[in-house]
This record gives sequence, structure tokens and C-alpha cells, in this order.
Amino acid sequence: MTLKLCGFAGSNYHNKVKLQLLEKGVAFEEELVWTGLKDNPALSTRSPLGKVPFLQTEQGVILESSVCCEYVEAAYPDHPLIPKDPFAAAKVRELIVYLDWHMEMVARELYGPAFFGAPPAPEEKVERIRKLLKKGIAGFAGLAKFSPYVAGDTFTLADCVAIVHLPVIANLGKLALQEDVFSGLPTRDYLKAMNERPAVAKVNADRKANTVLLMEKIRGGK
Ligand SMILES: N[C@@H](CCC(=O)N[C@@H](CS)C(=O)NCC(=O)O)C(=O)O
Repeated sequence: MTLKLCGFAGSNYHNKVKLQLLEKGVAFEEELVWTGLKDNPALSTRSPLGKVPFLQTEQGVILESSVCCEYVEAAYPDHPLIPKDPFAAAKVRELIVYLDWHMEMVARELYGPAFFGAPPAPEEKVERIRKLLKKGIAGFAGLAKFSPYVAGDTFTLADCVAIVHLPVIANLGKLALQEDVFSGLPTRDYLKAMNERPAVAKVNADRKANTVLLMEKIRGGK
């Protein structure tokens, strides 16, 4: 059975795993699984929290994007995206935790009003998120190298995560916080350079096409 990545291409967590698979040259299929539908056994029977992405493997389902990525690294060791050296590997994983948990998950609290037409968030929530997000980004700024990759001179799994999260967080900053949350960091030049990679360009093209469908579904209340 070919490995299946289940989710939708408008999701940054889906794209984190997709970019890894493409960069490594692993053969896989995508199964379109939406979230937020009322009756959706394709999701509810496989993902107890109703979240995507997940991997459908010969042995069963694997949930959570970071766990999926670790599985992919272990099961498909060619073109490794985590260094062999334990310290260097830890530094890559550290960046991933910062990006996922101290930045993206914080910004995500305002995605509803910023991107999906939900009612505006109360001012105190906006200010709480601004403070937390700035703290997370300041922490990330102390770790990220951008030389030219986020962990140093080699493309790693941390780039797969940075490439999918940084643009969403930057947009969130503009729309919900009215500020350039990455001012002083070379994120724009980094993302432009990364988009020259065929795998990144494909992920971004698929994301744009799928986001049109996603917005139609949201507007149609489906
Ligand atoms: N910690 C999860 C986060 C995944 C996540 O939040 N996915 C979003 C789509 S980008 C989702 O499934 N949202 C639906 C929901 O939370 O109900 C992971 O890393 O896989």
C-alpha cells in the first residue's frame, strides 16, 4: 500500500508533512479529508480529535504532524532531514517546537476572526495573543540562523515547518494585530529563496488552489 497523507492542502500542518515527503522523494498519495463537517466518518473514525493531518500506513493510522514527520524520517531514511549528530538533531527539533507551539498555536487563536469571518475577538484576547506571539517570535529569533536555512547551512525538517507557518503568522500579524510581527527578521527573503525549491513551489500552488475550495465551503456553511 502506498503511504497516504490525509488532510487538505490549505492546512499548514498538512503541508509540513507534505513538504517533508516531497523533499525526501518518498512516494505517497494524498487523501482529501476536510475538518469541520457534521458527519464525516473519513475523519471521525481515524482522528479522535477531528484534526488533520494524519498518515494512513500499512500498519494503521498515525496522528499529529510532528509524530508523522518522525515516522517518515525513521521509515524512509534516505535524504535525511534530521541530522545524525544528537545535538544538531535536538537543535532542529527545538526550532520545530518553537514554531509549532510558541508561535503557530498562539497565532491560531485569532485565525477565526482574521481569516474565516468569525466575529472579532475581544480586545483583551487580541492583546494577550500579541504579547505571547511577540514573546514566541523573540525566542525563535534567538534560535533561528537563516544561513541560509533556518537551522544553519543544511535544509532540515525545521525548514519544512518554517516554510508553512511563517507566512500564515505574518498574515495574521497584519490582519489581526496590524503589525509586521517579523520586523527585523529576514523571513521575507528566506521564504522567497525557499520558494525556488520545486517541492515548496508545489506545496504553495496546491495550497492556493485548495484554499479557494476551503473558503467556498466556509462561506457556504458546509
Ligand atoms: N497538533 C496538531 C495540529 C493540527 C491542526 O490543528 N490541524 C487543523 C487544520 S490546520 C485542524 O485539524 N483543525 C480542526 C480542529 O481542530 O477541529 C498537529 O500537529 O497535527
